[in-house]
Amino acid sequence: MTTPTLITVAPTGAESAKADVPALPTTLDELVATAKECEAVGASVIHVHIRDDEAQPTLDLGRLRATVQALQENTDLIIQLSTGGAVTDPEADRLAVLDAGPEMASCTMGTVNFGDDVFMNRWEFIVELHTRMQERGIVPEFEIFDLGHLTALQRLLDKYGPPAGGHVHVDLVMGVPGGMPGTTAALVACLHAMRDLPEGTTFSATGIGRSTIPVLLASLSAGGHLRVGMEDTLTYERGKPVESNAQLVARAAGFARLAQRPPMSPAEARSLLGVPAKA
Ligand code: KMH
Ligand code: ZN
Repeated sequence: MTTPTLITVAPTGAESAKADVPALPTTLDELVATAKECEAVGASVIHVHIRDDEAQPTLDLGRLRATVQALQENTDLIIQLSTGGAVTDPEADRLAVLDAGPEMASCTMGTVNFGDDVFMNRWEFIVELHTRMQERGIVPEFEIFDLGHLTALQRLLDKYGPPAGGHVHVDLVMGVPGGMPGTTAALVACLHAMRDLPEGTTFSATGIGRSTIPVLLASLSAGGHLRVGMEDTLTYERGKPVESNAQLVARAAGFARLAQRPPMSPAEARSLLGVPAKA
C-alpha cells in the first residue's frame, strides 16, 4: 500500500517584506483566504507566522488567538503555530505562543546561523518548549536545520519522554544559509540519523529557495512528506515569482500524485501525527 503525502503549507514566514512580495499573506483575511485555497489543492497542515498592521512579524497573543480561531472556523487544516518567530523574538514571547492554544507548534532543535543572523535555540529553551507542549497536549513538529539537531532530538526524547500524541514528526528545513544544504545527499544523511529516533518517526522536508524541487523530489522518493510555501520559496521558476501559496501546494500535490502518493486529507494527517480528531 502506498503512503499518502502530508503537505504542509508555510504561507508567510517572518523574513520577507510585504513591500517586496505583495502576494505574501500578511492580514488575517489574506491568511484565511490562502489557507482555504491551499486546503482545496492538497494541504493538510498550515505552519503559521503572523504580521501586525504594518505587516511586520509579531507574536501578539491576541492576534495569535484570533488567527487560530479564524483558521479553525474556515478550514479543517491542522493549525501549527511557529514558536520560532523572527530571529529577534525573545524566548518568553516564543513560549507564550503556546497560550494561543494551537493543535501543533514548531520546536526547533538547536541554534543555527541564519543568513547574517543567528536563530537562537538554547537547550534549556527547547526543554521548556517540549515539556510545556507535553503538559498542554500540543503536538510538536521538530524543526531540523542541521544534522546535529536530530541527535539533540534523540537526547530530548530520551531525557524528557515522547511528545503529546506519542508520535514523533520532524521537518527537515534544508538550504538555509548556515544550515544543512538542500541536497539529496544531506537528506540521506538525515535518514541515517533518523534511524536512532523512535520507530514510526515520520518526516517532511522543505528546501529553501532554489533547493525546493530537489528536496521535494528527494523527500517523496524516500517516503517523506512535504512542506512548501512562501516562507521558504519566492521564485516559482527562473525569473518567475511565486503567484500564490496555492500555486506551490498544487505543484507539490502534482508531484505527489506522480509519485503515486497522493495528498492526505487533514483527517488522515491528524491520525498520522497523533493530533486529536477535529470535533
Ligand atoms: N523564522 C525563523 C527564524 C519556526 O517557524 O519554528 C524560524 C522559523 C522556524 O521559521
Ligand atoms: Zn516558520
